[in-house]
Amino acid sequence: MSFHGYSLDQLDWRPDYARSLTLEDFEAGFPARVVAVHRSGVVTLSARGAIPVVVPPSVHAEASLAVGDWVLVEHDADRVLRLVPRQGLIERIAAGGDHRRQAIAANLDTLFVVTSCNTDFNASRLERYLALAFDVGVEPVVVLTRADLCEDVATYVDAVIAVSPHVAVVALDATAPAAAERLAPWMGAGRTVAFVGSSGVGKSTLTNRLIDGAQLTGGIREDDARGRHTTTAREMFPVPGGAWVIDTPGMRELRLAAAAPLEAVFDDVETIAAGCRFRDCRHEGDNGCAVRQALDDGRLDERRFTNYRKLRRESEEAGRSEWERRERSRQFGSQAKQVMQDKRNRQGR
Ligand SMILES: Nc1nc2c(ncn2[C@@H]2O[C@H](COP(=O)(O)OP(=O)(O)O)[C@@H](O)[C@H]2O)c(=O)[nH]1
Ligand SMILES: [Mg+2]
Repeated sequence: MSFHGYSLDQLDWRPDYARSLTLEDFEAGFPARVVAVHRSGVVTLSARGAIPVVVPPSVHAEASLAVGDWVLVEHDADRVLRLVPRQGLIERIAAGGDHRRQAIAANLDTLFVVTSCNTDFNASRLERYLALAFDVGVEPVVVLTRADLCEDVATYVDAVIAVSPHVAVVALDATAPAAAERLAPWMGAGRTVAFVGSSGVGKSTLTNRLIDGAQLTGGIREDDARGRHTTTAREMFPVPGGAWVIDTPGMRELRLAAAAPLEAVFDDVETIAAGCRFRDCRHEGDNGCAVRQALDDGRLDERRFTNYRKLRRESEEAGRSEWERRERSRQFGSQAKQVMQDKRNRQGR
């Protein structure tokens, strides 16, 4: 464990967070950042250094904590009082039909979407990740790894630009020492970044390059035999220049968890669709369909359009299931209140 304390600025604290905290909050506790979430517990970092904290069921019921979260920790008690409202959360929906969510990383400045210059590259998956980043208000940067093993890196760079012309792209060899320099523009002091992408694309290799052996919570860390960081638990690592990096495990089952605004990635599709004769055009052979026209004359890629529809369906479903979840908990709340009321009535109160 580290006894080295960090200031709020060093931990990427934003003035916005303070707005949700009252004077009483600051009397009861102090803000600390969740830097590790392990099976065995949660570790926060603050001016007091890295400390394992207790997360009471009341806090856990509200939200499962993610690396990068800010929490209010009770003075002299090492206990979480509450979660500070997040500004953007990367979560995944667990495989299976129950839409269970798992918080992956919170309060990021940059999301590095990692893919390799080989058959891992998949435009539809990229669109998904970019929509996710825009949805949580985080700047996405596409990192193309294995540039050292690829004859035609420019083709991959062009394919990224075709997916989203506004997104920064970096092609590199993740195993080379120079990789850290290539990512330096996003690694300013007190910034928080995370890597996402399939298994084996180089996320942990890049994390190791950036952190250069730095660590916070050595004892609990799950290292491989050679002491390198691997991604079993979730943890935030300090980068020598003052930034914070979060590695994530490969997330094949990553789905849009919220009703994502897709126009940030698919503005071309939505602009074309705005030209349809009918506002409720389903683009399925309806009269005056501008989308069908664009598909026919090759202005719009069939794959891209199919993926757009798929992501839109998914985000609608996610929005619906979120609404149902809230509705269930609201109904449960009023049922519980009714039961208590009945009980009081029976007791003549
Ligand atoms: N040559 C080369 N190998 C790479 C590159 N990126 C990753 N690798 C290798 O690919 C393997 C998987 O990388 P890893 O970082 O564990 O992938 P992760 O699953 O995304 O964390 C390792 O053996 C890396 O050395 C790259 O840019 N060039
Ligand atoms: Mg890894």
